[in-house]
Amino acid sequence: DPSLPRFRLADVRKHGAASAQPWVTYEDKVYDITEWVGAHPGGDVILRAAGGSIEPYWNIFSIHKAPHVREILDQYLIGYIDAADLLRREHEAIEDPFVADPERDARLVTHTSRPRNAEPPTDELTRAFHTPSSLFYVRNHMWVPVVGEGAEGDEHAVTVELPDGETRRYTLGELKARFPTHRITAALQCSGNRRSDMTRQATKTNGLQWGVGAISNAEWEGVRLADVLADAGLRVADAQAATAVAKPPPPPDDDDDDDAPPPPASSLHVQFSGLEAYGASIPLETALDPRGDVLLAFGMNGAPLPRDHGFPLRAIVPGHVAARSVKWLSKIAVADEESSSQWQRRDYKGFGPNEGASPDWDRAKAIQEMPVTSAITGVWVGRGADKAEPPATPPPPPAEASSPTGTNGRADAEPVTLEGYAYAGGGRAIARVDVSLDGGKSWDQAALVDDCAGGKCPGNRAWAWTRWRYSGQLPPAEAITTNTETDTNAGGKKACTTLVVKATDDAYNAQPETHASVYNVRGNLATAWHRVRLCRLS
Ligand code: MTE
Ligand code: MO
Repeated sequence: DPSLPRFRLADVRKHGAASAQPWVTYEDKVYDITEWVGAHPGGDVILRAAGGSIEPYWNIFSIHKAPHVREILDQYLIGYIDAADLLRREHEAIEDPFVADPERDARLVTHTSRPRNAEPPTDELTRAFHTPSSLFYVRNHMWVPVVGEGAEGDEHAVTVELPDGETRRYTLGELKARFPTHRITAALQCSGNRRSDMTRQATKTNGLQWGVGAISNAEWEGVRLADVLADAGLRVADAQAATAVAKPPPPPDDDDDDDAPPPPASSLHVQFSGLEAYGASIPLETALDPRGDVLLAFGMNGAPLPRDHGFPLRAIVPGHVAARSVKWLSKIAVADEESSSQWQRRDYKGFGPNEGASPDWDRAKAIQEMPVTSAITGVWVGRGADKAEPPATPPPPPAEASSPTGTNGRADAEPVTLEGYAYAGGGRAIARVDVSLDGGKSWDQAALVDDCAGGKCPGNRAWAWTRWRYSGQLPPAEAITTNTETDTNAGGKKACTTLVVKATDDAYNAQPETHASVYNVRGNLATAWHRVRLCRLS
């Protein structure tokens, strides 16, 4: 519309985040986003762009690069950038939203640095039962919000909103003072863990190509979400409706049948919002499960939460996909629908292998409890491999299935030691870990490491991962001739075999054999048998 006014960038800058009428630019257009701020799914994080261009943010959060988002923005068009400024603005830089991100441990394997996504190196992943906080995998969708350091964290407040719209605000200091503290040991796992396996063994998946390390295990300390909701005044009727799943409906001629029936259990949700606009939800039923151990956590491995992991306050929903354990928690709302965030509705779902590149997001259920999975994190070959302790210098990470390991020595009847983790969601314990050294033709069982012996793992259910260890003999070379390949580099022959692990939980859930059978375009829940190709010179 050429009749619309032209604005100088100096004018646009006056409409920054503090202004009553925030503006943004996109390409050569100027928009007044005052009306949009309240309706923006990511909350007022959009104000970061106010007074300047929204483009750099959309480059980071590429979900916006969709026609329907442009249509929303176009409703707010008020004019164009003055030609005198159009060229100059190409060089305009935004304040780097990641500038205040914390320093990270150099050993972490980084997939993206802005935002930061990183996993522990495979050979360190299961070295300790409690993953050191500095090595715990990091999954950030945006920058790390800045909250006052140390004790200032206690001034951080979280708002609790009930279905009737009532709100109650708690500072972290109040939460610590007023509610009993609970500790649990729980693994967190991203639904994208092992996605690169699915990509390799099935076909292309969209998302971060995690190895086996988008999972870590820690001790968490916090207050129970259920206690806080009760204190905030959540009505008992809501709570009953949420927990009385199996209760049969009252007989039709019941006396009080003119009372409105309580909402079904599945109809109420606890929506969590983080300071940087991330959000997700869990069913209220999950939050109120007296054995569910859902925490508002402020401690990790005996220290305050590190900034990357949600300082000063995060949700911990053990046994559930880590996407629900919202970091930098600022708001908790009990409502009659799931969080409207893209992470609840357009991400973290699973699909059938038939659904291809454009699955039906609305129809699929959000991932909550996690299925069973396992992985090999270390392989030692040769004499000494069966010693109780792994050698000081472990072989290269086995995630690269083709990387040769222990190429010294003869190929027949060599000792091999494997170690790794197994994990089942929903608090289900690991019942058994099966190992095959010949690609799944024959099986043996791994020893489960008794890390939780003597009550060392606080929590009502089995929320932690289970480390396992297995020592055996590699199949003699003759047995694996079908897998023998010519190694052109070494000029000799390589005897190769495929090491396999699969776990079974105490409900007898087991891992699928192939990724193809659970393929989905997002590469979520890549829980097929974990296979590591092992080659030796013969
Ligand atoms: N919470 C906020 N506020 N922002 C995020 O980006 N990422 C989620 C979840 N909570 C996220 C968040 C996802 S997808 C995962 S896997 C876990 O945090 C990762 O937690 P970690 O970084 O402590 O390992
Ligand atoms: Mo995740």
